[in-house]
Amino acid sequence: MSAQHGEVTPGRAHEPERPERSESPEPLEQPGILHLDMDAFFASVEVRDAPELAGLPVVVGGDGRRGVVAAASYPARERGIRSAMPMATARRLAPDLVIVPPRIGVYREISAQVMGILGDVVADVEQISVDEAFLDVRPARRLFGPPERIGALLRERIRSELGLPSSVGGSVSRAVAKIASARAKPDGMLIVPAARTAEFLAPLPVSVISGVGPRAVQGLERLGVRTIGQLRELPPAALSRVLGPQAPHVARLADGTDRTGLGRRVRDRSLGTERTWDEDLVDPVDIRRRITVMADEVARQLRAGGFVARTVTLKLRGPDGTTLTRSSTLAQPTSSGERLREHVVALWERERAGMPRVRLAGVRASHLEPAGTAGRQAELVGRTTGWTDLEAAMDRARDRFGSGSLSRGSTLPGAAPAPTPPPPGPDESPNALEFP
Ligand code: DCP
Ligand code: MG
Repeated sequence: MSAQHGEVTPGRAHEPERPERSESPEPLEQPGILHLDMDAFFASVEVRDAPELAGLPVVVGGDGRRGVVAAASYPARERGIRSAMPMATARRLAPDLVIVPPRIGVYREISAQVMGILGDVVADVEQISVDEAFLDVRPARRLFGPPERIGALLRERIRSELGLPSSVGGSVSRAVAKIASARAKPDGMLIVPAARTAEFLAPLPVSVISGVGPRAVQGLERLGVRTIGQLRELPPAALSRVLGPQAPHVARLADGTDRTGLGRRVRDRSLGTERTWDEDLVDPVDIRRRITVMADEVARQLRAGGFVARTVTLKLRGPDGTTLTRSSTLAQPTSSGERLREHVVALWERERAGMPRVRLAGVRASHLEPAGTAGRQAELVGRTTGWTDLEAAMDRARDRFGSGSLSRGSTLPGAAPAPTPPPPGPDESPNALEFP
């Protein structure tokens, strides 16, 4: 393992060398994997819905004789209360404990909302439990900026739209991103620079590595190994004896050379945007203009992520909550705003009589594929020849000069503002932990 120390890939010629990082395989590589996990999820939802509970030791779970703690607020954790602990023990630790019965349906709904926010920003989301997901943020960088900004944007949207705290970890590796999010909790963010991965892990106990269970921890302890830094010094044969087939992966992890990304259970890719208005929209010209803006925005996200979409969906909700979703399958997958717009406007024309007042509208592109040669050629033979090239050029100009610099005719001043998050602000992330 430590033999790999000497394998140095120098930085590209035009980028400054950072000699103190020279032990890294790729000194300038950006972390591409984020892990987002809600803080004290069930308990935070209950505190959100009963603000007088803020700051109190709150647990969600059954309070019968055999009840257990499902979730514990951070004030409860300060008293030593943990998930899966018998409720009787929790009561002993905190006589003023507030016990709230679970509302599973509510948590499930909020979970879907969280995943919806993640899916709006990042195409590749791998949900791994009710309150956590891995994200491959590499394709989203062009549109939203570096991983710190994407993480901050997601945390901010979850905070402002759902009123809940979450934490984010980032790394070049899925496993390290998850370790980092746990270190960032509660309500924080920790992005580990690629070149400092081994350094970040070194002082941590081996038990933080998922897959290193209690038996492996004992086995390692017998060899005098408690931290990941110590594990790194073990000869590979000794590590294999304790960890079996897991050993090579754990060794790469400890070395900072693991690059495992999202699993194969990547959700059916889709991305989209939606917006709710305080007052009903009734003017057909106005409605058409707003969904056009959304179609353009979705197309831009597609292009930024390097995708084309086969299906576009329009969602409309009236003032009484009636919701209507209509999809259109495209003859050829596209990332052209013009094409998406034609389809969503056609869908709206068909449905507008039944939905004269609009409170919420959304446009979503799904059945995404990488924008490969096939998609491009199809685009070139279609009657919208040139649109994607023109639109890609507009994307580049927007990136250089700001999002207000270019608009299509139908969205010039006086039209609706773009229903998207504001462009990333200065390079800052509130609550971000500094590493070290
Ligand atoms: N959960 C449960 N029983 C457990 C563990 C968890 O019912 N033994 C539920 C309640 C949690 C939710 O799953 O709120 C998410 O689990 P996490 O492990 O992510 O824990 P929390 O979100 O509660 O806390 P943390 O801030 O550590 O993520
Ligand atoms: Mg959680």
